[in-house]
Formats: sequence, C-alpha cells, structure tokens
Amino acid sequence: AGTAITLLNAPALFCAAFPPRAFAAHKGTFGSLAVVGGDTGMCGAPILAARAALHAGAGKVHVAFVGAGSPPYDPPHPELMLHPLDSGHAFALEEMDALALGSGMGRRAIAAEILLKAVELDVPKLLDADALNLLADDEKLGAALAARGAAGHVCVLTPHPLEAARLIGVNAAAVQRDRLAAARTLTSRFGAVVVLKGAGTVVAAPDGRTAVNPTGNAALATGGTGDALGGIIGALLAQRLPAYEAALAGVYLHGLAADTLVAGGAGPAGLTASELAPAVRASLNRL
Ligand code: B4P
Ligand code: MG
Repeated sequence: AGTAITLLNAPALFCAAFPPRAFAAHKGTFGSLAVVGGDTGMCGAPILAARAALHAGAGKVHVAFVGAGSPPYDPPHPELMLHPLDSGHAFALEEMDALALGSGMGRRAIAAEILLKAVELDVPKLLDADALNLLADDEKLGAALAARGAAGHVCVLTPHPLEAARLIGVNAAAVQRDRLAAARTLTSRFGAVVVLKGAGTVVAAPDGRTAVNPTGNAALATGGTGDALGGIIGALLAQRLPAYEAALAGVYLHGLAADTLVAGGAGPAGLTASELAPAVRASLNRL
C-alpha cells in the first residue's frame, strides 16, 4: 500500500545508460569490476559472475578468491584476472570502479573481515549470496551498511526470497506473500537498492522508486543464475550506472537473455547459467 510502481520503459533506460561506444573509447571507459567470493571448494560461483560481467561490457574483470585452491586462470576466459587472497596476494579493492561481493564466499571470519572492509570503501558495490548471509548474522556489518547508505553510498542487495527472509527474520513464505513490502523493508533498513529475486523480481530504491521486472522465466530456476545476475549488475555499476538504474537494467537484461534462449529451444528445462552470459551480450547489443 502506498507504493507507486513505475512501468519500466526499457528502450529509454538502455538508450540513456548506453550511448553508442565512442570511437576513442578504451577499457578504462567501461570500468574495472572485482568479484569477491569463492571460498575453498566454491570457486565456480564467482567465475560464473565474472564471465557474465565480461559479457555485460565491463572494461576489466577481476576475481578475488577468499579460499584456497582457486584456479590460476579461467581457460574459457583467460581475459579474467584471478587473485588468490589466501596466499597473501596483494589486491587493492579500492582501485576498482565496482565490487560484486558474496558469490560462494562462505561465512568464515576472513570473509566477514573482507566484507566489512569493502563496505567502508567509496566504491559502488553489490552484495549477494553469502555476503547477505553474513549481513543477516552480523549487526556490526548491518550498521556499517546502513550508515553508508545514509551517507549517500547506496549499494545493491540481491536476495532471493530465503536470503531476504533471513535478513528480515521471517520465513520465505512470508516474504513471498508480500514481495513489495519485503523489498521495501530491506531498502529502508539498509538504505540500499534491493533486488528481491524470483518470478517478477522487485527492484526498490531508498527514495521510493519501485519496479517489477517483466522479463525472465522458470528456465532461470537453476544453480548459478543468481551469480550471473550479480556479475551483470556489477558490470553495469563499473560502467558508472547509478545503483537503481544498474539493478533495473541488470535484471531486465538477465531475464531477456533467458527469454531469448527459451524461444530458441535452450529451455525451460536444462538451461545452464553458463549459457546466459553470451545471451546477455546479444541482448545488450540489440537494445
Ligand atoms: P541457495 O543454495 O541459496 O541458491 P543459490 O546458490 O543462491 O542459487 P543461485 O544463485 O543460482 O540462485 P538465486 O536464487 O540467487 O538456495 C536457494 C534456496 O532459496 C532454494 O532452495 C529455496 O529454498 C529458496 N528460494 C529461492 N527462491 C525461492 C522462491 N522464489 N520462493 C521460495 N524459496 C525460494 O537466483 C536465481 C535467479 O533466477 C534470480 O535472478 C531469479 O529471479 C531467477 N529466477 C528463478 N526462478 C525464476 C522464475 N520462475 N521466473 C523468473 N526468474 C526466475
Ligand atoms: Mg544466489
């Protein structure tokens, strides 16, 4: 009640956000993103996010792994730069244009420490997956995030219904009964743009703007598609889109890629998250 929902004018959004690439553009023009996550045994999640970010137009994409056993490079995408933080490898998160935190990050103390430091940086950022689970468990982190939001450093949170439920302290069914209210509760609590995932993804901003995404389908109900979404929105933040516009454009593109793949016969059953990234590129260039 009392929430006005904007109808999404997708062509206008994309035309404003992505003017034709300038003749003399260089990779710095499109920003550097670091995906931070990948505890031991969970390297795949941040790699999926990073591949999606490459295909969504980021200039340079890094992956910083929290745990041990990360690969030296990503064979299908050697353009990704991989950093094993656990082996004392120095990597300056503050030099990035955007951060996407949480994919496969685990919940060890080292992850919580990296997350708290990252929240304090003046770099646009997105929190997904274990970053949200750590946030639900750690009042200090929640307070730090809310303080940053109040100071105008608006970040993006991308919970699925269960993650949203953990953050609010209810169950997933309660979140699903009133998805708009759940998104707005989290937006006010953390001063963040909230993307409440699932069919009819809700995007809500602290200033009251709220939208329901029209694209996407049940082919996306498969492991790794959430990581891909985090990478896409991270890439748009790196390209200097403001948090709300990056979130809205990201969910729209992610869903459109899945709709296009299903129309071409790649789903709804058996679509893989790996197939989404190239389809995101095609959708973005068409728009
Ligand atoms: P986790 O183990 O936390 O799953 P994950 O690693 O986060 O997977 P992933 O990152 O790939 O998917 P995500 O949901 O982030 O376990 C998830 C658990 O949460 C489930 O087992 C379930 O218990 C609970 N849960 C999740 N969704 C729920 C829901 N809708 N209702 C109740 N409980 C739920 O990202 C998936 C992406 O695909 C999002 O972008 C999402 O919007 C999209 N997507 C999924 N299904 C879609 C659909 N039917 N239509 C349109 N988009 C859809
Ligand atoms: Mg997820």
